[in-house]
Amino acid sequence: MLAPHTRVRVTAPLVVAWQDALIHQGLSHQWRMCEETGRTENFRRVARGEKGGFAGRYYNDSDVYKLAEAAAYAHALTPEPHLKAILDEALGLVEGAQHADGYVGTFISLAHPDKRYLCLAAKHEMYCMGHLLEACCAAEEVLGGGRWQALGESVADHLVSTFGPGRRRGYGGHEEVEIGLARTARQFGRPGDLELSRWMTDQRGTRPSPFEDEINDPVSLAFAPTLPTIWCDAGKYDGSYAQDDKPLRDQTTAVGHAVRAMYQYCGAMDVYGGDDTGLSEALLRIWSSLTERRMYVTGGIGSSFANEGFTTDFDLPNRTAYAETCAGIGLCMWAARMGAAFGDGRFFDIFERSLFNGVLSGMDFAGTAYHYENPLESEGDHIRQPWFDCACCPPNIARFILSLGRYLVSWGGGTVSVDVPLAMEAQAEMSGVPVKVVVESEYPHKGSVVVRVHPQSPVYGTLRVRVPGTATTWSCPGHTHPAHGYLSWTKEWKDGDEVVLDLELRPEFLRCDPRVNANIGRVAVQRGPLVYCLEEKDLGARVQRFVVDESAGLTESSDADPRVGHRLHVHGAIDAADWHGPLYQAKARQMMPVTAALVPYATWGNRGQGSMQVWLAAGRA
Ligand code: FUB
Ligand code: ZN
Repeated sequence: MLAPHTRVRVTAPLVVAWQDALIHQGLSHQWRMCEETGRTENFRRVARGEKGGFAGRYYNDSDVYKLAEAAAYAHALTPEPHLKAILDEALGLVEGAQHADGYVGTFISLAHPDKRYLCLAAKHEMYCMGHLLEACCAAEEVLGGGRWQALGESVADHLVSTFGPGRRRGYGGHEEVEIGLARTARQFGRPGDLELSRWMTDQRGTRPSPFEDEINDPVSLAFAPTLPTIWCDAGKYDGSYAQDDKPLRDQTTAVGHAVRAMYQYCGAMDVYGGDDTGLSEALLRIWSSLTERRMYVTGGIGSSFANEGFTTDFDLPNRTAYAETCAGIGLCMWAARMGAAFGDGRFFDIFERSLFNGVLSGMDFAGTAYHYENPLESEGDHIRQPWFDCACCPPNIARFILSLGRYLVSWGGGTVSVDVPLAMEAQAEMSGVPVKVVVESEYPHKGSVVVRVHPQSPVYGTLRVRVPGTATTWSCPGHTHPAHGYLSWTKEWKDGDEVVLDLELRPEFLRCDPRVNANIGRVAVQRGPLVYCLEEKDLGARVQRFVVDESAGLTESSDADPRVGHRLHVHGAIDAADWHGPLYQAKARQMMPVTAALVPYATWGNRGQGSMQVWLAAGRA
């Protein structure tokens, strides 16, 4: 289970810098975007009883909900009036647009009041309400007062009374409501919500598929005429786009739309944890296949634009990588749940890979411009944008980064786990005794980690600290071998007791399985969990012309910006041959030696436009 947001404060400067950008600029900017694009006005129109006039895409409500959720986390960190104002306004908007039976959905209410739940596959009604449930949980946790809880409960009541055994057999075309229902179930003590979430998880992929029925129904099809294009294969219902091709327990690999897939796995973990053998086996199988064959070195997943998702094993093109920011966030969400359930540090290795690279690259330093796709190579034409018509990523990165503390430390029974050794303070519990846990570190930039505990009274239990798999080496007094990626100490803990761990974070060249065609003859550079890239700004030339000489090694220099931490320096050469005339010529190379600085991939594109590359051509200059 994830930690409650209000119990963990991340103090690591790298995280604080990104969070502050959102708190002081990003959230207001996003709220303004919601205003300017009609997202908030849609709610007001419903409240005024209007018909027609819906603005934007059918799932635009979800952006308002994700933003409210983000504002709640931000308010817990820095209770500034503009954050409370966003929350108050969002609450009023949603309450005003809610129907008497609990339903909320401005697209249907305004544009198609007669088509509620007519097309579950395509219209995202449950997806939006799932995000609303999450916003209600977050806001209630932070603000209290009961109004957000009442809103969440009325929406959940509506869903529970509409869907489920003996009621309508249906689930959302885009997973999310399963996560929302599991969250309201736990936070507000509503077992029925968990049952519905479980039922939806178990129903997906069984036959007959409710989505197939919709495709075969002329009325429903007329409402979403493009449905068959991506849900069918050679004219036959397939469903893999939304993980509806087979039950989760029978799945072997991540298929279809990447964000949907991640949210499916998260929902399943929220319901079952690691307690259902068949489900655990399936999720572990999918995990291996995804992380060993379908994931970028940056943690990006879903390489294809066509389905915003997965294609085939080892199909990981760099320049056209889709690697949606939301998909990377989804991978982090799933990884943390797997880590908590199975107690294995390897899940957090992937969490870190995705977080520190492909997720953080989704936002600029100011917090007001965003990447939707996160390619590993650019000609300088891929630029963060202030907003998108389909704006899922900006509020998703906001809610995720602002709630990062939930994912870094966990506790239960007599055990406290520091899963990601970022500097933080957590109000944890060990065997029912409140324990303040303080992590002092400069991770991921430096490797010295001190974990100090302050139990309210002496308590016997276990403290686990993960050794990141990307550390070159590590040392810890009295320990020679981590178990499942963790060092652990079981004893009676007293106020001020501490453990100390030293990680060596040496920069190194990485190679890729040669079945990934795009990376043959190339190397990437990593230091700890941070993957680096070369930017035109630092090379002074188009980066694709650079050839790195690995034998010259890597050196590092520190950088004052906590989001950068270190620059790395590589030697190599640029092919400086002047090129005129025919495309193909029998011409000698003119290799010009050069030392180039690399920066963390997450930070690319913050110093103007230019080419960028993660996988560098390797060879002798
Ligand atoms: O459909 C809702 C969200 O928008 C998805 O999660 C993203 O992939 C984008 O399609
Ligand atoms: Zn997105």
